[in-house]
Amino acid sequence: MPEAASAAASDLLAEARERTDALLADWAERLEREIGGRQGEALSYALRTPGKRVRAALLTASYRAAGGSLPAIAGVAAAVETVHTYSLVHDDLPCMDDDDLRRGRPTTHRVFDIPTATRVGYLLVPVAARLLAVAAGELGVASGTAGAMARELFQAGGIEGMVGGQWLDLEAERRRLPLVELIAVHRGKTGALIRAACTLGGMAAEADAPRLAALTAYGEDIGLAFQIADDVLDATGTSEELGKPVGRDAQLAKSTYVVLLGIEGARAEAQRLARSAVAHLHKAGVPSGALGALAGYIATRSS
Ligand code: GRG
Repeated sequence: MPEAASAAASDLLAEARERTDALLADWAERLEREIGGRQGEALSYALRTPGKRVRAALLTASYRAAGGSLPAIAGVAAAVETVHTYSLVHDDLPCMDDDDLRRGRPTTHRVFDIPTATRVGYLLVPVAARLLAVAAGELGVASGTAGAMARELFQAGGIEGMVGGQWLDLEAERRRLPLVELIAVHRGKTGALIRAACTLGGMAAEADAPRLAALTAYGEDIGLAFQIADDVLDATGTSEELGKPVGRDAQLAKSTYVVLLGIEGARAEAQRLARSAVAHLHKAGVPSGALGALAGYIATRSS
């Protein structure tokens, strides 16, 4: 990846981390007081865990590429990151991946307990809805747009997207899936929320239909590329680099791009998808500087 694009992607991610972390820390403090006790503490712990904030960076870059310029977009990005955090808290539970480490810290159920972490996951969903509603108000989008944004986020997070993909993934453990079925799993469990982040950025900027479709198509390709890179990192990265256990796919005998295409084949496919993602933007005349840099980062990332 060219040095200038790599620096641009690092800057975008650093900005997304700073804004998202600050906003979520405020909400964590408020919710800890509202809920109280150990449940409030656990919710605050999960909300404050420091992610890479890739979805927030994609959403903000999509918003700006569609002409948006208001700082309140950070609230929409935080709503998407909150749905993502809920999925990680539940994914780490013993009934799913049973992991002890996430984002370089002990998982929520290890610090607290399984019932508390389970409730944290459920509680985060309405927190995401509140974040989105407040941000839509601050951005001053039309009420129809605000409703459409909520539908986009929660459909992507539901049975047609993230939950459905995770469900298929759990059912596929210890089974070798053909590529077409693996693509459906990856597009659901990981791709749907990433695609929604890009679409939501466009919606918040009231992009016209061709530009919105281009951002969605970009998000669709980059969402799949993100999960392919995750498959590669699970096979090649270290727990220190990733802040989570590695080698879990092999332990659970999961079908992955690495199993089907090999490490180099998987890397090549992630890069092909990153190029395809950016081509959608070019065709619709959507500025591709920041989104192109993020696409390059996503396909070649090392953490
Ligand atoms: C009830 C079936 C059912 C599901 C509940 C648990 C769940 C919903 C969905 C799981 C979705 C999931 C964990 C997908 C994996 C996505 C992924 C690649 C996560 C890692 O994302 P990063 O690298 O993480 O962006 P950070 O920590 O940086 O935010």
